[in-house]
Amino acid sequence: MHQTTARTTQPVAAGRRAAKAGPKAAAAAGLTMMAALAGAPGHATVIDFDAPAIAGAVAEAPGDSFAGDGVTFRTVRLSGTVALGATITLADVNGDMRLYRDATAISGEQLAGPALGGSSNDLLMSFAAPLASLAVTSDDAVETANTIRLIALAETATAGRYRVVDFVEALDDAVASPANRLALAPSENFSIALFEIRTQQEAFDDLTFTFAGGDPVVDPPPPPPPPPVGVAEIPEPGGLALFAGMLGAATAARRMARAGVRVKAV
Ligand SMILES: [Ca+2]
Ligand SMILES: [Ca+2]
Ligand SMILES: [Ca+2]
Repeated sequence: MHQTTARTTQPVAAGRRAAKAGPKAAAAAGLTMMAALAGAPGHATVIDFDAPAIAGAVAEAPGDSFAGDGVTFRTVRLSGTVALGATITLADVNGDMRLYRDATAISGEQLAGPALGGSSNDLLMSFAAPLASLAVTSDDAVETANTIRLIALAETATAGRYRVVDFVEALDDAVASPANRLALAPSENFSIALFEIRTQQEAFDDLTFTFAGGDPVVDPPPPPPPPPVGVAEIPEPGGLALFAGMLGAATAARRMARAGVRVKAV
């Protein structure tokens, strides 16, 4: 559990850089990363949220602060029943996430969660390429047990509606592995996931994901173009040698005739 009264509007340094660069630059960076990573089957990425360092105990950060690692975040609110194959609704809250700096971190001193806080706000993760697996570790806070979930989603034809591909749930008071770890590896690849906090504010650390990858499609070489109409085909090398041999014999015969040498007929 994290207290939520210390909200600050100070963006982190990386957030300022991303905002200055603009969404097109962030999108271009994401696409570059997608191109680099999508073709690397089994490539695992771990985001420990320890950089950029925040000055205080908590800071809101733009959701594209980690776009260069292949994932963007948005704070949303879930409604509907989470069940395999069911459809849920995600209402957009804002385009931010939150970084914490305290002793509940799993690695280093920082960890992440949804922006805002104090209610059941959830963190949507959109990945630059389809995933084969995804895992997070919940914070090390000593608290009463509440359910948290990690949900793999697929978009539907209706904006804001998502199909539940797979999900795992745990209790947020767990402070040791494997009880504090939420991990997914469904048979269906997915590129959207949700960290659902059903009651109080919760954070997580060490976001780990593996791109599904796959061999790149390689087009076969195109067939050679046909010769232009009216242009004779160029003889094959074998034909050229035969033609050169015949030409050489005729030339030699002419030279011998000019020199008065009789050529005996055979
Ligand atoms: Ca960390
Ligand atoms: Ca926890
Ligand atoms: Ca709790």
